[in-house]
Amino acid sequence: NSNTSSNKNTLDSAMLKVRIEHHLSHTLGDIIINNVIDKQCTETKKAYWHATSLALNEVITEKLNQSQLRQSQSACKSVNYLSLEYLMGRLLSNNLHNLDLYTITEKVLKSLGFELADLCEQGADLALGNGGLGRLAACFLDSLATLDYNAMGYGIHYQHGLFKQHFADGHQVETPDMWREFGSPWEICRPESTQLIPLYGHIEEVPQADGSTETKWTAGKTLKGVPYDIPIVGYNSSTVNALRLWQCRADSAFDWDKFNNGDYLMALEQQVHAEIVSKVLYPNDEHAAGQELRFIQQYFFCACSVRDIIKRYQAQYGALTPAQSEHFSSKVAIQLNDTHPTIAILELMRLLLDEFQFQWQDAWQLARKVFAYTNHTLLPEALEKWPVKLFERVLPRHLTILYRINEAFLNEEVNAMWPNNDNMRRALSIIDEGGEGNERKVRMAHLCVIASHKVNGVAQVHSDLVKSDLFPEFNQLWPKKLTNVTNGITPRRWLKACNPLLSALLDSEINADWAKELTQLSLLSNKADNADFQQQFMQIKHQNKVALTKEIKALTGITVSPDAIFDVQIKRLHEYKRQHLNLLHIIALYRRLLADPAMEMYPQVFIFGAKAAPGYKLAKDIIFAINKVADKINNDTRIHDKLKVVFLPNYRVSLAEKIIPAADVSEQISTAGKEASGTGNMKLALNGAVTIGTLDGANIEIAEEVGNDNIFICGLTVDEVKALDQNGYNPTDYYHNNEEIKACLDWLDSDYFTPGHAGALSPIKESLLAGGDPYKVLADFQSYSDAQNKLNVAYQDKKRWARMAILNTALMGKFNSDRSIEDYIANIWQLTPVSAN
Ligand code: 26V
Repeated sequence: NSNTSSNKNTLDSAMLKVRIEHHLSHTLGDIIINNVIDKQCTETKKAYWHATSLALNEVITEKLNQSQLRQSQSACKSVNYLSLEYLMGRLLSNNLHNLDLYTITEKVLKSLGFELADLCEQGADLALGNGGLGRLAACFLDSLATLDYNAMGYGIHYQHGLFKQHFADGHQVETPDMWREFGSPWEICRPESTQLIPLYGHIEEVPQADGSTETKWTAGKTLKGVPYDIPIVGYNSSTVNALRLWQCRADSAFDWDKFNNGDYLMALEQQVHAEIVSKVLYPNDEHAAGQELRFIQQYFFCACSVRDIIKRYQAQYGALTPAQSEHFSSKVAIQLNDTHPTIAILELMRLLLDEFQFQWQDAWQLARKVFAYTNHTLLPEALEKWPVKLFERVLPRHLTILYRINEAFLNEEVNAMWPNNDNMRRALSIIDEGGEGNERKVRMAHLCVIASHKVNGVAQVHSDLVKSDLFPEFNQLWPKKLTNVTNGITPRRWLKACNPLLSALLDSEINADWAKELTQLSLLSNKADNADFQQQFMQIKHQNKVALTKEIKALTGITVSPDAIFDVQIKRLHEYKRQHLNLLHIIALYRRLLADPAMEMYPQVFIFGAKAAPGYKLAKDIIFAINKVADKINNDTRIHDKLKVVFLPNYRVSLAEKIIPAADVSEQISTAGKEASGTGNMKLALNGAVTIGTLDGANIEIAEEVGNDNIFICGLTVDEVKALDQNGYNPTDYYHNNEEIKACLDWLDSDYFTPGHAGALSPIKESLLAGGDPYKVLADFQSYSDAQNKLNVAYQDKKRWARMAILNTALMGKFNSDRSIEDYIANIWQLTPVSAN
């Protein structure tokens, strides 16, 4: 399973040791005086982590340079992935694994008195994203480099990533993420690629010699974008690509006049204002932010990235003229990760028209060949709409271009299909006319669909719903434009690196590089009933559970038994993901156990990890409720540890890497039709957890792969949810007709879980009754509870459970993100790989 010879790295342990020690003493300052250092102290470990990263970086940057040279010599097409979010996690262990240098680095550090795994823990997570969308972008970059494609990720160099979370008396408290407080060894600043970005100001119509007029934009302000490149190391490949993150600074740092006049603070004002643009990641997941600052963030990012794409094209192929139009689109693809980078379309059009003297038709044709758009959600509140007034003030020239795109689209394409049909024009227009006191808004998704040659959803059922429910008219107009690319995850981070014990077992069983060829794991199916293999597989699961048990103790003080079922729900906190359905069932179990202490039940630990958007009141109430119910249950000796509830604080990529290898059960219980795909579902199943879930997103495809005997499906289907909505869903019926539901919800009103504070948990009950239970928690409760009972019984049959767990690992090959990338290549990007051999 080792690297093929051409990808082998020429770094032996002697040289590695020299380099680490060099960085310790020369670039980091001499912290080792006469070898008297405390190897247990955090500062020392941090220094060694830093030195190891810098030593590795020499290998990486060399490969990065070679890759760039090779890619430009081959004149291959490249994809530019535009995303406001990248949830990278830690980089050291992954880079070592991908370069096949993990083992020798481990040896070298051992000789220096350190555990590599321990040092890896010193690195900060790069948490430049919220959840699924950002983590998907990170997995895709890994796959693109692994498959030797020429790809550039573009993003924002946020000073503060996603907030850190801790609990105070059960409530979520947010603190700023300081991932770069002392610098980051991975990033390379590229001042030579700085961009100046105009905004605000006014436009005027300037008469031309030929009698026509041209629109001239005089900007009111200029921002400066400085790029930082983070190398993306492919696994066992010759490619290292870059993730280019833009930092915003003031055009001129300083107002000398003000400074000389003694107004020192005001002299710095410009700088402070500009730096705000890349200061912080917006922490809303599935809820569009309406602030001007977010809009400017999006524009700043798009303008820097599009200019950089053109600049790199010109550096390689010379001037960009209308005659080069075809050529440009044969060399450049731009993928929009949701609508957040939509302004890139307008910025490319503006540059072509105003700076490169393109005619409208040439510019528009080029844009339509270059752009493609991925939709990641159907939730109405997450669909971005920006006020026309805001556009007009910040980007007046872009707005005129947007109007022209809309005019041409409505008058030509819509009118050809539906002549003189005002309803269709209204439905498809990029502008939502508002009316009745509502302001006019720009529908970003419409602009994306109109300007892209392909639009994809992220799992089959989601893509079907994009066609039938979100954009049915667009689908009629362009039947081939809407398509599906089912998400995937990188098996490097999500199995090889995070689960070394299972990886070693797979290495010994599978005679192929399964971390690349994940479908090879299906060979394990033959051993699913083999007693010896079952024993080895479940022994590893047990060891991983022991490790998580220690982590749980360290983080929360709670003692859990590694022999219990580890039932895991880890994802952003949102009503549609239904952590409160899980909670309601836990309360029901607790109640059953109190009523009948001898009740037959295999001990089960419910483990949660989730951050709530800081402004999402009910999500925070649900976190509080889970914590309070956990307190009560974990300290109630009457139930003899049959039930435990753990909420791990500060859920993030690096914590996921510890939880996932130890999970027995994967909770994927979103309301059918609401979770576009999910990717945690894939990670957990790959590591041998059995899913309890609804027929939603990629769960459906997971069920197809593992078969119905190896998954616990529950709840309403998409069609049943629709039918319920059409016939009028009444949650109070379930409350009155199901004695257990009623008792559990009423319990929340008492002060049982919050002594002295009756009503503290009532908001949850209210949302499910008076609030109308928009996500059908009560409708799905009984079905979920029944599935949980079956699962608990199934676990007690050790052989049956081992078989299920093994088959889940064996049959996840489809969800390799390499497969997703090959789908994008074949259907959307049309790239060819370039490798050294
Ligand atoms: C995010 C944000 C973040 C900042 C403020 C504004 C805003 C508005 C909307 C969104 C939507 C994020 C959508 C998203 O994360 N979707 C998830 O994408 C995953 C990858 O495709 C998928 O697996 C999840 O099911 C889907 O929820």
